[in-house]
Amino acid sequence: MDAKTTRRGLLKGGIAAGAGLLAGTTAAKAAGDPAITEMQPWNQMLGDGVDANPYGKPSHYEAHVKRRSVEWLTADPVSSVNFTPLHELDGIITPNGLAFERHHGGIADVDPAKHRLMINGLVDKPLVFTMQDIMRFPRENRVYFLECAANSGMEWRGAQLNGCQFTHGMIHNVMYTGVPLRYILEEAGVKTNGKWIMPEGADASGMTRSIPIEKALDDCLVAFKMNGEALRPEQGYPLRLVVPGWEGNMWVKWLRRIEVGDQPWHHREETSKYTDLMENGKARRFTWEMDCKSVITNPSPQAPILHTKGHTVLTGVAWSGRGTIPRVDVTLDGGKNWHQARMDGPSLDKSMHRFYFEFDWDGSPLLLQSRAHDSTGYVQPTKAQLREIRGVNSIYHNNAIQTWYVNEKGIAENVEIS
Ligand SMILES: Nc1nc2c(c(=O)[nH]1)N[C@H]1C(S)=C(S)[C@@H](COP(=O)(O)O)O[C@H]1N2
Ligand SMILES: [Mo]
Repeated sequence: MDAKTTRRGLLKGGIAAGAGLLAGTTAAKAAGDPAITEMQPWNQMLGDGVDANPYGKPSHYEAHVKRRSVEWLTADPVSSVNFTPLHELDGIITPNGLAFERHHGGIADVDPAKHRLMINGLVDKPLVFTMQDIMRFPRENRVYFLECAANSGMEWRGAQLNGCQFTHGMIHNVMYTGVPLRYILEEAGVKTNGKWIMPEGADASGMTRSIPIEKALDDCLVAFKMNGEALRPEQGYPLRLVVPGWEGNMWVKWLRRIEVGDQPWHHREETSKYTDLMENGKARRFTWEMDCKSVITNPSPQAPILHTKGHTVLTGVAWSGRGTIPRVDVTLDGGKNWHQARMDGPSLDKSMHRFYFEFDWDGSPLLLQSRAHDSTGYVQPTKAQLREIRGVNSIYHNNAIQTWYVNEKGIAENVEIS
């Protein structure tokens, strides 16, 4: 039974029986509701004029919709992380002000007029570009997710953080405008022994990573806009590297230099960090691609079911660093029965996908899970399947199926079914 059939079934059932509204109250029943009978203040006086907010912001009723951090997670806010409120969002695009932040030396306050991008190393002509120079290359617009490899890392050994914002919120999905890195590298002329690039950040952490030249010449972008406007300072204003489908750490922000070399550099972020310790004590290295993953965002611990039994909308997001998401399955009973969810919205390569499952909740407890399939045929694993291969020592690249327990009152909490 897929969600479409279910919904059509519900609609038809309602019409046939002449009762059973999907949602809402009959006018007769609502009679006397002061929200209908009484004039509200906003109906009786003029509102603010144009320019009250020259740069607009959300309604003050939405003040709870914000990035949040977990205090005990890091020692200092300048090398820390906060999380995207996935349970408050819909569709596939993350608003700029809600895109999670991860930085290692605080937010660099870069003056674009004094910002330069240098290309050096194994190139025919070392080059330096101003922001004006970058703007003269042909540019492209593409939507990609960025996921930190540590996303869900706290959940390896068992259910821990109570909310998808915290378990899965180290991800954002925006439209970038930028120049294909290939154009810039071609301008400098990569020598035949140039096999790797090393992007470097202009922030206090001077972030560096080694990236194989094949990826650099394939789909990487040097981006200056997100969702149509300049990158936010938090996201690397005025310039960041976009490395589609690969772990967020490689997407160097405040990008100031790209060195071309003949081998990887083995810097901190690819040795002591962003490696995966296996059961035998050896670590996997250079695990760049982000595996196919999904999570139910509503209901979830921060987003309980607020109505009683009856028509209920379940929704969530899915993504894969290897392509698109043609299908997501959901279960209401901890994996005994699976139903195909309804995908809605754009299905773009290496971008977030949105799914829905509308069902008739009978008011009994639920064990909710989602399981994504990507366009390569890969299916998101259970926690037990993941641990079988990876052990329990890892932090990074946890793409296991997440479970939420929902009680009779609609309250949800993070639990584990292996
Ligand atoms: N220059 C620089 N680039 C950086 C970092 C940094 O600290 N400095 N952090 C990296 C990490 S670990 C991640 S997950 C992403 C986070 O990107 P965001 O802040 O846009 O979410 O940026 C990466 N690029
Ligand atoms: Mo990261």
